[in-house]
Amino acid sequence: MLQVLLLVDLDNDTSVPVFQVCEWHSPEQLKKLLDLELRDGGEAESEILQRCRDAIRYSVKTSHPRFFNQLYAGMEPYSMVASFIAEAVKTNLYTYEVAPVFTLMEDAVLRKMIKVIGWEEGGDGIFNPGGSLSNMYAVNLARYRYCPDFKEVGMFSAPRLVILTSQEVSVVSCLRSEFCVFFRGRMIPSALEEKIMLAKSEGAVPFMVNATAGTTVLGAFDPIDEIADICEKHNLWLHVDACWGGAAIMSKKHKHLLKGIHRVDSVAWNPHKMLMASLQCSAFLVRDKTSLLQHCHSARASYLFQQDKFYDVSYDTGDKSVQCSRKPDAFKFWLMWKALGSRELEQRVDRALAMARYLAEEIKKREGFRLVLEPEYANVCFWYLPPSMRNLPESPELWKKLHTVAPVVKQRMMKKGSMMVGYQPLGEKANFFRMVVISPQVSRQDLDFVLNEIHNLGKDL
Ligand code: ABU
Repeated sequence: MLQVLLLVDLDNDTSVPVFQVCEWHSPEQLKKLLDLELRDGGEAESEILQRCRDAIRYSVKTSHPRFFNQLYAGMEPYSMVASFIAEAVKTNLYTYEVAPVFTLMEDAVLRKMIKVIGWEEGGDGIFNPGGSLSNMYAVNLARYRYCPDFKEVGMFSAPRLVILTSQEVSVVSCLRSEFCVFFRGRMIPSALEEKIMLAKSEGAVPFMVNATAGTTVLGAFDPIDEIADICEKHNLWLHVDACWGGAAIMSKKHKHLLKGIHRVDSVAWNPHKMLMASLQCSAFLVRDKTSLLQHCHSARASYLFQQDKFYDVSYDTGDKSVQCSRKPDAFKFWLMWKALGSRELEQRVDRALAMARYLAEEIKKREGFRLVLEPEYANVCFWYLPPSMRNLPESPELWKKLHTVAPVVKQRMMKKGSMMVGYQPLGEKANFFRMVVISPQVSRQDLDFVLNEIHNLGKDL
């Protein structure tokens, strides 16, 4: 729906080609184009309308079928309608008295997600602004379980606490590289156990393992079942960052990627990624049934959470959160799930992964393209070698040259506005492209276009 709106808007403005993903300007140029200064007097409505047109015009069209830059893309119309409604009714999800509808909807969505994860006994959860926050909640709860008087006595009474994770985590980085254990982007369970023993031998206290289901760059899945065995043995909290890969659980064909997730203590899952809910829509889910979330974060603000209210105050969910103000993001997922049903969500996941597989096979067929590794999920990572580099022997010099290719191709695609594809280095690996296939609006032709366009933009390098 928004896509149509955007295209119509641009269509009326003949200076902008209809199908550009972005209209690139440097920050200095854009500041001038937008006239950002706020003045004493207000502007006329016609000028304000132009401001709105400009805001759309110069924004990146992330719902364009050739936007592949991030772990979100495309437009889910029902979710967008929910966003509009949530903004229009303008409420705050801390108490039932100001957000009765959204409080119940959040509860319903969380229950359904918990059921899908397979926590038979139920659990708890909260929507919050982004996966990093969800991961922080997990750390808080794991630490609180280990040390329930943490809020009173503070950190100084605690031993040296250790969290173990793989090096390919999203934005949470390893504090000490020797506690990072991974292979092909996946955690190696035997190495994990060695590191737990290492930490203990140094007098530190491992209390939590963070596994990842769908790493940001490679889309790798840690072996949750095997990691759960180790966590049970050592009594460690197991959190899974499934912000990106959690959607695979909706698919009978692909849920094996998350095998064992019903055994973990907590999960971060962002429906705004693969499932295309409007930004932001990010859930933290916990298997605990003892109100750990509430006990850990409660500040008992007496002006919000009066215990002598006339209704059941267990519906005042805001005291579980580190935030005060909180948007009713669950509604954006609830409405689309209601409209589409679980079956359609499943089909979307299956389709996205089938398209990613198509792209990987195309890459293998084409001269000058090389996969970084076989994709496990919807991330397709590859290098493009321009003709001038194709016959060079594999050497550090070649990799050094190759490292410069993706940034130039990226600059050219953005200045042309033809598409957006991300690139990054990874450890010692030279810059490579990362295609992320999500939206059902993406066709095989769009994927062919990407490969042709990369060649066209980079063949002279
Ligand atoms: N939360 C990490 C998302 C980064 C990306 O969209 O690539």
